[in-house]
Amino acid sequence: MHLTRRSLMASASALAVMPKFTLASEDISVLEAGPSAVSLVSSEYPDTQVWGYNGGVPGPEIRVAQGGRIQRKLVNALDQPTTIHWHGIRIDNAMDGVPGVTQEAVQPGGDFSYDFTTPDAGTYWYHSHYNTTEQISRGLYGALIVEEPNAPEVDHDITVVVDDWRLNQDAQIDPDFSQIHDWSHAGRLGNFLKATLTPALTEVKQNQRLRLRFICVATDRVMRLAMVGMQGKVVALDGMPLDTPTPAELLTLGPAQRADVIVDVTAETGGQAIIGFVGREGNIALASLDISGQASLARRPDITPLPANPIQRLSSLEGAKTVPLNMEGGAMGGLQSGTYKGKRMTTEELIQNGQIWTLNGVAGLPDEPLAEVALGETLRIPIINDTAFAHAMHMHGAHFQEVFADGSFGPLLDTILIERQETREIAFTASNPGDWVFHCHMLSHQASGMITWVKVTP
Ligand SMILES: [Cu+2]
Repeated sequence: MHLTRRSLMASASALAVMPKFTLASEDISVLEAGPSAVSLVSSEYPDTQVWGYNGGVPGPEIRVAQGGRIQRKLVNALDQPTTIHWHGIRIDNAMDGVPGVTQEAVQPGGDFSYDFTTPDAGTYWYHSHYNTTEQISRGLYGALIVEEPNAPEVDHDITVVVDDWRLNQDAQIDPDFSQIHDWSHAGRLGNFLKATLTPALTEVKQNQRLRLRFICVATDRVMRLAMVGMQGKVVALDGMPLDTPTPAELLTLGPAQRADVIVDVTAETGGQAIIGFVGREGNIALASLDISGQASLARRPDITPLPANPIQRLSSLEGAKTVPLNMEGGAMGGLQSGTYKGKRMTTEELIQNGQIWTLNGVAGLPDEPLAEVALGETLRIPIINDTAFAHAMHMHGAHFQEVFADGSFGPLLDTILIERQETREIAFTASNPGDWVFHCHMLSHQASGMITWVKVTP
């Protein structure tokens, strides 16, 4: 079905007769998920009909001091169920926002009160975890920033939310979210990339120091980002500080991944500092900041690591439990069969059920967990990507580390991008009891099979 202007108008007038909810935008303790219209492309195009939190896309940026408490009542003004997942936060399982696993989905007109604390500083985000390909494609996400008590000194602290929209000629969202071709390939890729800066800065000065908090909220696209007219270092990934900051030249962010970058503006007065998307078909400027003068002539001090978070890291793998995860399916994958909802099926039968991908031979959320571990136990998961596409695997409720071939451990991450035909091993020590989903954050892949879960027993 193709959405026309006429059907858009019809659905807009239908909304007018839906029950009214409190206007959430004035009450910061409420996040109201509902339809809205925003100027997404430019003033030459009509406003885009979106689904947002409190009418905005991205939703309101939530900022809290490290260790602080977040209380938000989700009010559902959509015509379908929804939930909110607080991505990357080490949270009580009951607040994790996964329908059917940690809570019941919030029905239209219903609400759910989230209440949790934020043990780790860093750049996180919140988003719908119900019918996610559609709900996130339509705009149900926002930034969640947990501030360090001793944050490094910068002139501007800017959140950069990068999204990939699939729009038609009228700047309206393509409403077909279940194309088998998308699901079986790299997912729903868009045709309009947009970076939203908060605050919405348009100019900076040479020699100013910026902290850029990149969040890739795209449902499926891997973002390769370059910074031009700025020079600096990556200081955190997925919220967690790096022991040794690395040069920030080209950033690769899979869906849901974040990077904190501290840069000094090197472009000269009259020039521009640019955040660009690096693509096969060419490069696109996502944000351009005019250089309005010179801040100072003094050399900035070196960029030093951010203060560490109070999170347990791996010290050894002694006594660890190992559970491999084998990814199969998709186009050019050669999958013969798989289990879906407890039934053994051929590939054709799986496709008839909208299932394209399997994890250890199972499509969709299995009844049994991938692994069961006790608190304090270390779990190793070698992930074998036996498919022709990249996958961004996200673990709820924990950050993990990559285990390299030489036995060393990588930085703490909550999402790992695994290229086609690659095998990568992750491990973490269980410290948070509950049922935690572990899924591909290419949401088209999640919807068509790539989701499992890990049980941590107290
Ligand atoms: Cu995937």
